[in-house]
Amino acid sequence: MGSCRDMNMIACLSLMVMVGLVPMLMKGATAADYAVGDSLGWTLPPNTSFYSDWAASKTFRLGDILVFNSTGDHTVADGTKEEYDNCSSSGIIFGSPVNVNLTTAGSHYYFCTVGDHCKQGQKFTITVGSSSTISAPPPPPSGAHSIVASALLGLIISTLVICFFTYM
Ligand SMILES: [Cu+2]
Repeated sequence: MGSCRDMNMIACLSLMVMVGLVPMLMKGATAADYAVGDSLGWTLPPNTSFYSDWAASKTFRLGDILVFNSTGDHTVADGTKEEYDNCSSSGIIFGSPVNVNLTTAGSHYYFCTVGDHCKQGQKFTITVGSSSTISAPPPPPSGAHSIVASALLGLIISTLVICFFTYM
């Protein structure tokens, strides 16, 4: 029957998919751009925890860039914790859209200073990892590589075994 040929074809296709995955996994180790709020952009959120939830789902490192996309009247204040809690800034304010480079480690507080936008939840805080996390190779990508490698090896071995028994 043609089952061995089919299995080889599946193995070949899987190999191509995995080869394509490796550069994507390696890209995770370099500086990243984060569109704040993803497709919503930087605007009035649907609920007060929207931007906090967004920020909590990400890991920020030195060299990463926050991309604030907005079409309406919004600002980006880079303030202290107290300013963030009170929704009032005396510090650095950018007009949005703006790209903010994460050049210092530690906590950062961002909010909009227009109207009551901040009180409505247009605010979030992030913690940027120290420089040691960027100089040392981050463990998740290398772990993912070995998973891919063992999956690939397993696939090749099982294909050979299946082909062997198909012929016997
Ligand atoms: Cu705003």
